[in-house]
Amino acid sequence: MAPVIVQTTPFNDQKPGTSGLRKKVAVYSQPHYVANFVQSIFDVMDGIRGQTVVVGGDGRFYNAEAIQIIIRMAAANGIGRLLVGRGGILSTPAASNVIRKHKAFGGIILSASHNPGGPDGDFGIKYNTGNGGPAPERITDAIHRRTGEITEYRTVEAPDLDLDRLGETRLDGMAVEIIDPVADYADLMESLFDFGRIRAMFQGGFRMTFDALSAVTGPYATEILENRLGAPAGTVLNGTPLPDFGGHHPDPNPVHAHDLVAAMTGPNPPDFGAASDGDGDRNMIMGPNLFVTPSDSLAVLAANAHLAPGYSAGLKGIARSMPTSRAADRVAAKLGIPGFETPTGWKFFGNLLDAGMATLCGEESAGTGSDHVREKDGLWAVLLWLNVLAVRGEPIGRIMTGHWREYGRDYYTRHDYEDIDTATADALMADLRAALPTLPGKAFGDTSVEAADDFEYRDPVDGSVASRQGVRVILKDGSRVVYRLSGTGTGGATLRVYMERYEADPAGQDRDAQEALSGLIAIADRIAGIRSRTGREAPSVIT
Ligand code: VG1
Ligand code: CO
Repeated sequence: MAPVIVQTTPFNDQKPGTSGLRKKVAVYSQPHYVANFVQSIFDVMDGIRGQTVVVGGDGRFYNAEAIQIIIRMAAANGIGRLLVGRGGILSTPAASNVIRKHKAFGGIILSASHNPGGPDGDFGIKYNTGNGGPAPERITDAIHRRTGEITEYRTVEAPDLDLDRLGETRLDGMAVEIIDPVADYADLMESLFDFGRIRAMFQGGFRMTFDALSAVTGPYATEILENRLGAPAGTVLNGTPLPDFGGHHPDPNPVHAHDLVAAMTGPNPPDFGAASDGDGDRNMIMGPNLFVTPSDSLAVLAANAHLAPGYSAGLKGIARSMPTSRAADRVAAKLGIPGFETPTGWKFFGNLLDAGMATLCGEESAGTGSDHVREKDGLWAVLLWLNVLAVRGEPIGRIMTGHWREYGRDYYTRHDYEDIDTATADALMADLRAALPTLPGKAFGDTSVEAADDFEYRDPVDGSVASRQGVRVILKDGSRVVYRLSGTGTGGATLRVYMERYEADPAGQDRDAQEALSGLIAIADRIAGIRSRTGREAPSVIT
């Protein structure tokens, strides 16, 4: 089987966004589209020849086709050993773990994560480096440059590989091993958390619901929660991964995880509820009639992580993305450890984790994780919560209230305006940026703007700089509004507006977040002219 060289021409739209290259399935299924991008990865990653590479995805529509293309190309490009999740499945955190555990050179993860799947939905490809984390911008930029120059790619002529049979085969000099996608990951979780204690809690009648949204976490959650921890069968809802996610929108938020919300707000709700997204790296946490904002979840987990065996030595530092609320900073201050503020996207946490500067990381978008892998990790967050609940023996509602009484509460909300006209969104952001120097001192009702800027991050490890990461407006009382455009969408633009206000007074800590933030929400609209410019009366999604 000699390698075949295929002539091709560049596509002009292969620029990775916040997390990989995400496009509609119709775009991805054009001839050569996957191949051009994958060859660009191989071309740019010097030293990948002869090495181990990991491939797997969230099982969405087009996963199976793309994997076969990548397997043939890997053989033709001289990859030494390819580790493939059985059935083409690997959750994002599980892929990160496999890369680390097997000391792979890197991995290719097939997913559009929280974006909808199916023939009319989205597909995506992301490259992760040997630390198990998403490639940093200097690499994604290089891959993008390469996609603009490519003239040929290499593949071999070979039939599709059977991905359902575990074990090793060879393809043109390359070893291909089909691995169990769940086992290594479940073992890692067992090494971090007190499974005995969590099992005893379930035996004592503790009830939970986990909604896998018919995406990749089903097999992981069933193995860990039901098989290893003894939660009753049926604890995992929508547990079979389906190519179209069974019509579910695989974004775990109160709007899309409606089965979970119904279970947690109906009569006799379980003690704990959780959901994950398409590729298993996000988590949504609920208690009976209670939604825990991801920002609060990060803060509570940081304050309690020492209760889990994997973190009993304490944390080295806590990192959060800029739009994430400052609740975690208060915990870091109290613990006397550093707190870091990074741009949106998990790739910015990699250096801090590798350098041992941070142990826990989190994003307001339902991403939480630690130095156990280099991706955010949905089930990990659920298990850390379970470990905390098992040790503290208190209902989750009381843990939340107790946290606010001790640290104060950061009321928080994110308003998303999805699928707005790109030109309108760009103009809104450009005008906001232009207005930055005039904002300080400007009055809004009985408050005024204290400071305003466009967030720029200088990586403390390698000194790289990421600018234009979101407009921040801070008011006199410390309240904050952040505006940025999404980098993961595939249709039009999505404007994200993040708002938060700190409440130190216990008497004011138990209000509804939308109501407690109504004044700030109105100011955010006045500063940017959201309603008048977009013509939208309300956000598409509120979290
Ligand atoms: C969104 C979130 C960001 C997250 C990213 C990938 O990006 O805001 O926090 O890291 O999705 O998550 P953006 O650019 O659309 O705001 V996942 O679970 O889709 O990989
Ligand atoms: Co995801």
